[in-house]
Amino acid sequence: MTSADILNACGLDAAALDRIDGTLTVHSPCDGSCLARLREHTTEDAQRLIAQAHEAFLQWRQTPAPLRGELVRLLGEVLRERRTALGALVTLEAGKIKSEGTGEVQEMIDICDFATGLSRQLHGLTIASERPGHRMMETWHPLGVCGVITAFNFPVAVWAWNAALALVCGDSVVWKPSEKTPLTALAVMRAFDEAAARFERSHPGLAPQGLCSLLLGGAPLGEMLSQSPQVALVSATGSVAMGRKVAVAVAQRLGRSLLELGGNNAMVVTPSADLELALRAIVFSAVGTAGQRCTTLRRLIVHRSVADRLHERLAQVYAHLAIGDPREEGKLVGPLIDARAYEAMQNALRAAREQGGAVTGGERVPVGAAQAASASWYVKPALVRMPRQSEVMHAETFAPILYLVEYDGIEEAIDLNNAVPQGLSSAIFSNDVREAELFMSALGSDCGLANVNIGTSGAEIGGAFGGEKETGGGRESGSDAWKNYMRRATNTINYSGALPLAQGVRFDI
Ligand code: UN1
Repeated sequence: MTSADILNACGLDAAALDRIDGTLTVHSPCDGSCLARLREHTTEDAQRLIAQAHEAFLQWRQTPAPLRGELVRLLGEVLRERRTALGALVTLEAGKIKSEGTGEVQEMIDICDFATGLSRQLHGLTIASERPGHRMMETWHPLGVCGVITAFNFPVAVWAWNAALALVCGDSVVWKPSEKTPLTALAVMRAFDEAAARFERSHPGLAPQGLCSLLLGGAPLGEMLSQSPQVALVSATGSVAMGRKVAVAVAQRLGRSLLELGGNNAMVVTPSADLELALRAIVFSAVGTAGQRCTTLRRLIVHRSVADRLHERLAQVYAHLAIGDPREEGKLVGPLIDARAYEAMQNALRAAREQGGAVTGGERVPVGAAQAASASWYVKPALVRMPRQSEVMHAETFAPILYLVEYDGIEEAIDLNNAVPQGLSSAIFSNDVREAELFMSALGSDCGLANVNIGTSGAEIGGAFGGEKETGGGRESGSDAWKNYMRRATNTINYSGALPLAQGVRFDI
């Protein structure tokens, strides 16, 4: 399939995406080819779309939640029909291998299913009142406009985590995707428009115009979302630097933010670990998506007694990784997103060497004919044996670099796991129940995700997803993350004929 075929299969008109006056140029990381030149939204456009989303919210909140769930069910239906095409577009625009491209669309479908069920379960509590003839309860109400800022590495799934929940919760959604991946965002909007058209046929007039909209362009649009008092919640996924700006701007107006920022994830490999199982988990977590997931495994904390053996096995596997064009079958490692990502990787490797690290890999790999090879950024994943967990290991470099350090005691391993500023994902490989339980306990990993005998990446949608410290503290996706998208009212109802006051206060008039 050509790029134009993929775009057309996603409901986009390839020819119309190449505008002479377009200032947002989209390149495929697979071969550097230009996919489109798009018109960017202005801040005036953003203002108009936010106002329209607010109007849409005022209407949408009146639609009963299970009917809102029906719209999301239809979105899941359309996504099922376009799974292969949309997956191929994720591959083309973000450089993920095919299976990860369709896997990301599957993640969207899964959250739509989850949200559809949730639309009948937006439960509040009933609470015992201290006063006779009184009842207390909690009611969850729609919140408002939800601004969603997403990164290039999960160009479609992260919108879906937010939008599917926001929609069933009665909110409208304004999405600012990464400037690097606007085409997948446009394709997702087409899928949403199709779902809305089907919904309109069965439920005329219930889904308002402007319920979901898109802002294409750079940081000023994200700033608009953060600063606008009409945006009740800003859910932002990306770098710590970006999240800090969003957090400050939203806090300034006392709005709500949900942050899912950097990870610097570690795995502890203990003496009792099943090393062959660990090996598979390590390789998928460290080199999958070319190391460009927020959940990517970056630090391996290995017990001294097994470190040499594991390092040797890893080096063997790393030597034979299938690196190449992700559009081809059988590839495991696709390209980095751009030249800046490559430079950041080289800088980190230089720093690692200066700090005493022994580096293997990290070199650029030419893929395709000369022109494509010079315009794309494929690398050999790097394996770095470090004498200790030094400075370079405290930063997240969005590239396939796996640092390995040794430990002697389990407490030391946990301290190393927790010693970085980020707190997203973590894992332990152990067949010793005491070590595994300690790792998951209050004295263990300080991350939002703490896994046993699986890797750090590839979380399912059913759990709450997010992390602590510089990761931002937000939780998205499953469990009770939906509560972020609603406001809670506590209701106290008096069904007696008297007016007793709480805390025994007397106030006789
Ligand atoms: C991200 O990289 O921003 O757990 C999200 C995972 C995916 C989500 C990653 N389900 O790796």
